[in-house]
Order: sequence, then structure tokens, then C-alpha cells
Amino acid sequence: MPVEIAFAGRSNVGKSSLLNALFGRRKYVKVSSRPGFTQCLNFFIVNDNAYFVDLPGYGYAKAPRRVIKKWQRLVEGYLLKRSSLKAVVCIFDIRRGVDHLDTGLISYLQSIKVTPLVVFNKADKLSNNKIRTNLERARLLLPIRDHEPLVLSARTKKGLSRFVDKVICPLLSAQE
Ligand SMILES: Nc1nc2c(ncn2[C@@H]2O[C@H](COP(=O)(O)OP(=O)(O)O)[C@@H](O)[C@H]2O)c(=O)[nH]1
Ligand SMILES: [Mg+2]
Repeated sequence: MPVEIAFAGRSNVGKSSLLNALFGRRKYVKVSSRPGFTQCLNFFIVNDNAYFVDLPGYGYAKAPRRVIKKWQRLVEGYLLKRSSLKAVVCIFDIRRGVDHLDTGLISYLQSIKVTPLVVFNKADKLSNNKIRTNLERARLLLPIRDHEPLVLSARTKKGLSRFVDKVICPLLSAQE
């Protein structure tokens, strides 16, 4: 059975950009101009045995209530029933840190026995000092103990090969 790795995060966090960076393509995945309104799951074929799944972004303030409800039904339905799902890469913005929606996502995944793997994007926007401070603060709020979050930039690709080596490759090879 093929394995799947899903990508989740707030709208505009750079989820599509990270998928493009992983595939080494510029516009394989649409980088959004209208955040918060993508209401479908996008599947990307990695190889014969693996898919990446781009989940619609959450937390867009202007999204109407019925859109949020639809998002919940769609995403929860997928997360709860997908037996080929290996893990969910949770992408956060290193400038913003994490809030209750982000920690809520992590706790929800843990409660349904799906592994969350945390990645901070947009590292190119901050100095190394600021990255360290923000990471330490976020670390205290995140309910994860089994792995250290990675910091990367989908734009400059800094940290991308480490992410592939530490996160993606082990998940894809786990099934063999
Ligand atoms: N500076 C910077 N901008 C980024 C990075 N990743 C994404 N962006 C920008 O953030 C915006 C949202 O990106 P997108 O990939 O559509 O986010 P998504 O809504 O999470 O899929 C776009 O303007 C991207 O160019 C990054 O690593 N650094
Ligand atoms: Mg997107």
C-alpha cells in the first residue's frame, strides 16, 4: 500500500512553496493569491509508493463560518480514516511562533494517533539570533517531546536537505 505524508498549516505559511521546493519546481503547486479558500485535498505523486497531500490551510480570519465547518469535515474525515497516512508535517511561520490553533492541531493529531512533525518556515526573514529566541519560545508551547522542530526556508531552500534527510526519507523508507 502506498504511504502518504500530509502537509498542514495556517494559510500563507508557505505550504505550497515548500512542496514546490521539495519537487524542485517553481509552480508545480499553486502559490495562493487568495489565502484561505482552497477547499480540497491535493495529492502529489512522489513515486510508485508515496504521495504528498497538501491539506487546505486553516486560520484565515476572513473565512466564513460555513467554510471553516467544511474545512473541518474534509480534513478530519481524511485524517481519521486514511490508513496510509504516515505523518503530518505541521508548518509554522518562524516569525509568528505558534498560537492556540497551531498547538490545537498538534494535540488533535496526537489524540487520533497521527504523528505530527513540526517545521518552521520563512527562516530567511529573521537573523539567526531571532530564530533561536523564537524557536525556544515556541518549543515551550508545543506539546511535542519526541523530536526537535526543524527550521527552514522554502524560498532560499536553507534547511531543505536536512528536512528531506531527517523527515521525508525516513518516512518514505519506513514501509520497505
Ligand atoms: N520570505 C519567504 N516567503 C515565503 C517562504 N515560503 C513561502 N513564502 C511566501 O509566502 C506566501 C504564501 O505562500 P504559499 O506557499 O502560497 O502558502 P500556503 O498558503 O501555506 O500554501 C507567498 O507569497 C510565498 O512566496 C519562505 O520560506 N520565505
Ligand atoms: Mg497553498
